[in-house]
Amino acid sequence: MKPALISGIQPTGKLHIGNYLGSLKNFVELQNSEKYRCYFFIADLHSLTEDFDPKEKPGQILTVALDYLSAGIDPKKSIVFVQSKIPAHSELAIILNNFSPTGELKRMTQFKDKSERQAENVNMGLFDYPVLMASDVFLYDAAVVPVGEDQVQHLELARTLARRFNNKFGKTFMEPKPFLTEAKRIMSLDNPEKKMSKSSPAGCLFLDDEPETIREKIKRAVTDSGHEVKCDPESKPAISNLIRIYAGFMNETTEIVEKKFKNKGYGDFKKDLAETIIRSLTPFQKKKKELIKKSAAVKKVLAAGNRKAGMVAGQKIEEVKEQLGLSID
Ligand code: AQP
Repeated sequence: MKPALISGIQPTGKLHIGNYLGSLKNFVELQNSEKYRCYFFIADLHSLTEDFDPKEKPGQILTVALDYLSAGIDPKKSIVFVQSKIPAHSELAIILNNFSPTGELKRMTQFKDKSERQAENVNMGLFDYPVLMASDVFLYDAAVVPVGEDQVQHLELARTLARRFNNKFGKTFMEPKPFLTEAKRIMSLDNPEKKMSKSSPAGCLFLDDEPETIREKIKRAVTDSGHEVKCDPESKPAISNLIRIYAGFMNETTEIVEKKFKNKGYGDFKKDLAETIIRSLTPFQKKKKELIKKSAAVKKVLAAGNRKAGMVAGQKIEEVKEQLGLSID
């Protein structure tokens, strides 16, 4: 049997090119490689860790589904589902909490960053995020998890947790490995020291942005002093970020991009970058406009995916309970 692969995206707002280059584009390539049994889910339980409006949530969930399908996730090849529809995710997280030292969770960078960002709402869900994420992965015996760099620390914690659990109760969980793209960390367009993040929309370039908006945002994106199109994250973090974006969309290395713009300045490079992004996103945007009109069909895809994922996860949670002595006839 092919190894399983799983990943998810939170329905917290419009997806940006960081989500795309760091994960979604990779999801499609991995799916099409036909090397894996692929599961892609909408991480709606994870999305409750920050303030939200329940009225907006259904639209946000549907938007991630549309984004998946528009980017090329094919329900004939991959199982697409909604996390909250599979009770085993929450059940396993509650179980795994007992084997997750709070000291390890306190060290998580995302917890520390988000605790600062939402100081008035530092909740248990935020603290426990990595345990729920480990559950998401363990339920499907996933060997590979395509994610951006920000999630690598959580996967390391999941591997430790799997080892600890297996040593104590017998082999139950796989130790998942992250799968990173070259564009594993796209930075904000207005601050190259900060990750591009849905919750800081000012520095985002969204997948739905119109060509004129893309041109404008790239034109306004901060650059470094000098004029050379050179990838040097230490001394030229802003232009390095733009080079990585260009390389990501063109499937080229940053060295090739540097060569291409060797005798050109930032202005020429930015113009070409904007047109490259527009061209690359056109098929996605076109497909999304078509799919928006077919939301009933998209919901059917999710319902079918929920059924399939539910069966796999349901079996696994029973196996876990048995290992723990929680099953009596
Ligand atoms: N800037 C980024 N560069 C590369 N990859 C990124 N990812 C997120 N931002 C970047 C990857 O996208 C996937 C989905 O992310 P998510 O929605 O689950 O949550 P996130 O990592 O918290 O993304 P955001 O945009 O920063 O959302 P908010 O602001 O809601 O927290 C993940 O694989 C992630 O690594």
